[in-house]
Amino acid sequence: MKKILVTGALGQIGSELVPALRERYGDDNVVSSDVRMPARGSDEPLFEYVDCTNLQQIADTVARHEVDTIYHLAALLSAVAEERPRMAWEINMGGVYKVLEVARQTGCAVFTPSSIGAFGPGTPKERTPQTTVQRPTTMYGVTKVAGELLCDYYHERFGVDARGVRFPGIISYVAPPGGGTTDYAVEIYYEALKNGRYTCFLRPDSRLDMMYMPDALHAAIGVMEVSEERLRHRNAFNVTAMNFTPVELAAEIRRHIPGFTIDYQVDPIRQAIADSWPDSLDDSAARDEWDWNPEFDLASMTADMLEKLAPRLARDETTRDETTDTDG
Ligand code: AKB
Repeated sequence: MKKILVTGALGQIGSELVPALRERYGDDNVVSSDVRMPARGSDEPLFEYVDCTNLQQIADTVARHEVDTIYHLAALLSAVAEERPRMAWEINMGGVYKVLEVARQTGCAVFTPSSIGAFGPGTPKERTPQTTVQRPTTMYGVTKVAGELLCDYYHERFGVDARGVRFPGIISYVAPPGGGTTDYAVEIYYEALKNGRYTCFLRPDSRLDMMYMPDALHAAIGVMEVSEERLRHRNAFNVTAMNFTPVELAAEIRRHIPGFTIDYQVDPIRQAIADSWPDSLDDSAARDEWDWNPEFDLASMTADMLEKLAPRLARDETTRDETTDTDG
């Protein structure tokens, strides 16, 4: 039976990966951790404060709960990392290094998400191969490539079972992403439902790979469950489910909300990051080696996203009104 520690558990992926892991392996077998505390009133059953740059804290938590697998999600995303490159280096690099060190000492397996950000302007843009040029021009990308290499090194040198995928932009309705370049593809759904319009910070023709959260969860769990003998790459697998531009996404939303409008106010920093990333990944290695097969495309994701998000926003609105009434 697995005993899992998730770092960065209160972020966009962790907020949904923890419940998915608990459903699969049991509530008592998944410890969530973060440097923030869970919201007051949350029914979080097993939480630890863990700063992933503190090796002793990770090691103590692993020992206390007899952890054998670490999902290491704590990291700064691309746009924030460009604003705070030193902090990004410390958290993204320091975190992965310390988690791998604890894994070496304790025999844990490790999942680390890399990203399309691990590629750069010199990478082939279309059907970007699994193994290709990786010369990113962002601090986020530098930490992602270095993290991929460090995972490979810890496996080759010390036998740590370090696996991972290169995630594209991830779209979900539970927790918002914090400070990424692909965040527009989440914000747009919220704004479409709330206001019927959205001002996009990327150019209309910016094509990027994307994935709906249920597929991202399958990827994170699937790559860790496949038997070792099938893996030729093990780590940093390209995975994608779709690619689209803001214009195409807006057109799909308009099929559900006919009056929806989009305009553009380009943020030069995030645009430069997006321009340096691939348009579409070739994920055939993941498909061959561990049967990666995403379920959602742009049409089915948009239908599901709008259906699930609408009642959540309505609930938030009601709660806000009630709070205002009480305070008033
Ligand atoms: C970001 O935009 O920084 C992330 C990513 C693609 O890694 N969503």
